[in-house]
Amino acid sequence: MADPVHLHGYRYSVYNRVARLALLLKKVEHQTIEVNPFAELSEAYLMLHPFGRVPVLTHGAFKLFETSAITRYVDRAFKGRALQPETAAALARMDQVIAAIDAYAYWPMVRQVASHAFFRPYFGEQSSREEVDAGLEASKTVLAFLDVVAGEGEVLTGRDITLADCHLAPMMDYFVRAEEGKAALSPHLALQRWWDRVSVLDILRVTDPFATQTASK
Ligand SMILES: N[C@@H](CCC(=O)N[C@@H](CS)C(=O)NCC(=O)O)C(=O)O
Repeated sequence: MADPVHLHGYRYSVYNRVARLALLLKKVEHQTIEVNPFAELSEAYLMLHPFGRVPVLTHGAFKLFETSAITRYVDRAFKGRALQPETAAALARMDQVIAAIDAYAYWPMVRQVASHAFFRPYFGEQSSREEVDAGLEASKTVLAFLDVVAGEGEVLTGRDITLADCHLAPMMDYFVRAEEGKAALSPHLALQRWWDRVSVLDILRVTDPFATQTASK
């Protein structure tokens, strides 16, 4: 029998969704275990992730945190369609996109714009206009970079899905739920075209935390 695969994550977490997209694209049978990283975490969970974040993947006795390591592991460890390009240039571009998203997109696009213009108002929590504005300003450079990449045609084509698409899609999904985010994306024509293709994929629909339930935290 194959070793069981478990993904410990929070349903609203973009990083958890990145890992789920890779698992679904590879058609890896897995169970999800709900962990809210913003609540108090058990000692057992902190043994899995000493930094107290999500997600964590376990595959039998093997334990792994850090999303970009998880998705690469999933791609390499399981059969199914390859989620990483073959040429050195395209692979490097994919790696660059993932690193740039972590360093320059997650905080402004998700934790500032999406959190304060969409997520917090949705849950009736206090939000800050200053955070939204600062996030929009800080998102400009990374959106421009991602637009160039989408136009180049190596990755972020929206057709041959790679780990770069998996990494960006959950963040873009939250970003454009804010009207301000949608407006910030639209002048970036190649990136918008990428999003138009990716946003309608089944894997996005089935992992949408707001689609299947009346959301509660
Ligand atoms: N570098 C980590 C980042 C993971 C991360 O920041 N996850 C967020 C949820 S999307 C989290 O756990 N946040 C909890 C916190 O900030 O305390 C990775 O790539 O897995």
